[in-house]
Amino acid sequence: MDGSVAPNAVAAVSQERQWDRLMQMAKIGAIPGDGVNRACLTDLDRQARRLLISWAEKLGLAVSVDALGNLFLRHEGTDPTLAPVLTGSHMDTQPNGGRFDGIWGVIAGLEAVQALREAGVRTKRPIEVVAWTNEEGGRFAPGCMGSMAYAGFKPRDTWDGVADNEGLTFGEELKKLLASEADIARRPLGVVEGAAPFAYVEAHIEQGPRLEAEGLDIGVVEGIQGSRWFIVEITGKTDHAGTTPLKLRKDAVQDMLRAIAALNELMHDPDDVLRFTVGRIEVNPNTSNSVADRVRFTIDFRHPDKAVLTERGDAIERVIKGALKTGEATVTERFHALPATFDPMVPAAVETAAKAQGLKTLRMPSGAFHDAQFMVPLCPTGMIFVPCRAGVSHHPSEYSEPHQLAAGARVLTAVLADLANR
Ligand code: HGY
Ligand code: MN
Ligand code: MN
Repeated sequence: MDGSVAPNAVAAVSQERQWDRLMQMAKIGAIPGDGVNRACLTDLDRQARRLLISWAEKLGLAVSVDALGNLFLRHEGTDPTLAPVLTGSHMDTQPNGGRFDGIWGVIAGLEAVQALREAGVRTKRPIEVVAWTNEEGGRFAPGCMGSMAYAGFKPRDTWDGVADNEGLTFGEELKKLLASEADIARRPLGVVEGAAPFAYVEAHIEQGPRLEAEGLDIGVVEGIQGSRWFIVEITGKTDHAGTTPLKLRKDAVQDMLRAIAALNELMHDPDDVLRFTVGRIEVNPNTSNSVADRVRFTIDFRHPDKAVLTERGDAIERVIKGALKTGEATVTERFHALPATFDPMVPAAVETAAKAQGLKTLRMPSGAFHDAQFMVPLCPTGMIFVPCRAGVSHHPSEYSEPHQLAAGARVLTAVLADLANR
């Protein structure tokens, strides 16, 4: 089927309506500089979900939620027995996040479904818009808990005991969320309890500079690099900063510096393909005049090649322990997403639709991870990228133009109509 499918629905996509919804959502958890801080399973998250539900109910979509809090908005097909086409993304943000990462994919899905309904375009298959629980992994590590549980990648209770900075656990907070949505229909948990979708397509800002730099409109995403997250704890001995001779110290901060220097060696890549980040450090007792007896730091390691991801990732613990001078270390892996290559079907549908709409496209990988990564084993999967200003994301200055987002929603509309009639 060529990409000029459902031209009336494509024409019914409203740039203003989509932008207005995005700006309404951005008010929930707004932080200075046009940013958003809306962590998963918080009151703010609940408010944002209620706003989305109100839009969906006004449209006549069937709203349901599963055991992980994944939220689904269903547009019925002419044959409700057929496996649905799934689209969506996440509503939670980074603590110093922007107005578009994740939430645009959910709102674009709603916009596409609304356009199909307004244009009277019927589809054989149902279309479901999903908002995945905890994609970012900021409040509760790791990310992608909702999509991992949906895909049966991990048991649903895997993260119940994970605590946030206040000591609240994911399990408790999830129960609170589900209790607050007792009026919303329950549904089986993904492929664990139900059937797999026919296909999955996620619209997302690029979170990188390529589309803007090359003057392109749509990224036809062909795959996602692999990611591994670790938490490292180094213990030493606390002492008085003024009286304790250096040779008697077991300074956990000094050992952390040795460990990170050794990791930088391990992760050296002259081609600058590998991504290695220490983004969070906690020091105890964290005072200027006491020697630290405990540090915890995070490792976010990514690479598109499974062999590199395995070999260097598996070496992390040995390298850390080999670098310590006085302390002990524990290294725990918290997230392991293999590199994912999309089945050609959905990227081809995205490219065809974008070209039929006169848009300039680029086939490209995703450096950021996404819930789409966990849909790959279940069904043909793909992503639609739109440019974001200077490639900035995970920051309040994250920005995409209304017309860029509308172009993305129009491509999504055509792709959904195409796939849902296959
Ligand atoms: O970290 C990531 O790649 C995603 O943006 N959460
Ligand atoms: Mn995202
Ligand atoms: Mn993100």
